[in-house]
Amino acid sequence: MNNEIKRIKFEDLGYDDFFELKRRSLGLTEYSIARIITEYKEMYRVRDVNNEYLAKITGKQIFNATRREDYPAVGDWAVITIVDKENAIIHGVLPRKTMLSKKYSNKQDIQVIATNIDIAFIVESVNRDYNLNRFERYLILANEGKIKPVIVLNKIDLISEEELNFKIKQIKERFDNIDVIQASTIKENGLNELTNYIEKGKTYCFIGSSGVGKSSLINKLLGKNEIKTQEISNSTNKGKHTTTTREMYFLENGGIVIDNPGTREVGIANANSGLDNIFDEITALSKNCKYSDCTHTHELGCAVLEAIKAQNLDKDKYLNYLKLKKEAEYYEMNDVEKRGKDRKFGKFKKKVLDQFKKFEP
Ligand SMILES: Nc1nc2c(ncn2[C@@H]2O[C@H](COP(=O)(O)OP(=O)(O)OP(=O)(O)O)[C@@H](O)[C@H]2O)c(=O)[nH]1
Ligand SMILES: [Mg+2]
Ligand SMILES: [Zn+2]
Repeated sequence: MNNEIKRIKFEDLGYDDFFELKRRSLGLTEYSIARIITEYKEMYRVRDVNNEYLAKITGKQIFNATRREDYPAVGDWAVITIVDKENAIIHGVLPRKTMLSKKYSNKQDIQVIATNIDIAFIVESVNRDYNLNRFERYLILANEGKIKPVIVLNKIDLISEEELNFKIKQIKERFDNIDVIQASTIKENGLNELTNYIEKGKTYCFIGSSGVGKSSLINKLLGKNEIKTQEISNSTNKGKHTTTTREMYFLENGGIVIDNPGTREVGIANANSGLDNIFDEITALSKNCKYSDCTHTHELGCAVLEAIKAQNLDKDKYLNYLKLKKEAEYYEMNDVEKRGKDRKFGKFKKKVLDQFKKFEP
């Protein structure tokens, strides 16, 4: 046969000591392992050093999956039995290094976006639907998942330099310690910068709304149009999702990237750690509040409210903080608590807004 097979190693798929130690300590060395590269309805595509297999979960999993998040997700290292050249059975997944997940507002379950990710590229396009508050939501998700976030501001070919500079300044003011890549797949801006983040054997995830150019960016990294992207004529059609499955791609330079369908809704799954990290300015201020359980909405001696009054804290950032905090608390409640809270939330919002009227010049 003339077909030369490129030899790959498990390391090339992102495997390392972390997973090997887990595998050994769980006594799973007699099983094969493979990485989950695509997720279909109740089916997966997995890859090992020799092949790709279509894989199903067995009824009897090694680890009992009870919650949605316990099930295999793209990025996981699956413990498998190979059936034949094309099929495998998944018995379970090895413990995860990192997990990117979100909540739906109307469901209890969290949805796993991808696992074992090193960097999440948060893509937003500069033209329509641009929204700083949305960045904040994604940044919190990344933080909760212990994943480094990098902002990719795409389609910069569509705005003037002045407008771009203004947007960059806004982002820098709001998120002072997050890297921002200015990109255009049309003018090929930012692609080298993007490539500079990508290392062999590390895994990257592209997230953001539909139509912002996630698949287009990955195609550029692949150096060919492997992934279907939205037709130009459709690019104003907001409802259309071009990418419908999460899928992993392997770059020439050894990097591993995951493309995602556009996110409709970015619910915050966990109240505290992620929020406090992204709103570190507010967290720091709150240490000086008079009351340790200060809600920063009406209390006397609240350092956060004082900072806003003195114009040392951005009011939009503060309002988004309150909104996300409420949202996160809401997710953590059970249904009975929620019903009561729904009634109270209207009142709460009014109270906060009334409070603000006092600050208006
Ligand atoms: N002007 C301009 N258009 C771009 C750029 N990048 C992508 N596009 C266009 O934007 C549209 C959407 O791109 P996609 O890559 O399909 O977007 P996506 O984020 O993968 O969308 P979903 O798969 O639906 O989540 C396509 O028509 C692309 O050609 C860019 O830098 N500039
Ligand atoms: Mg896409
Ligand atoms: Zn306070």
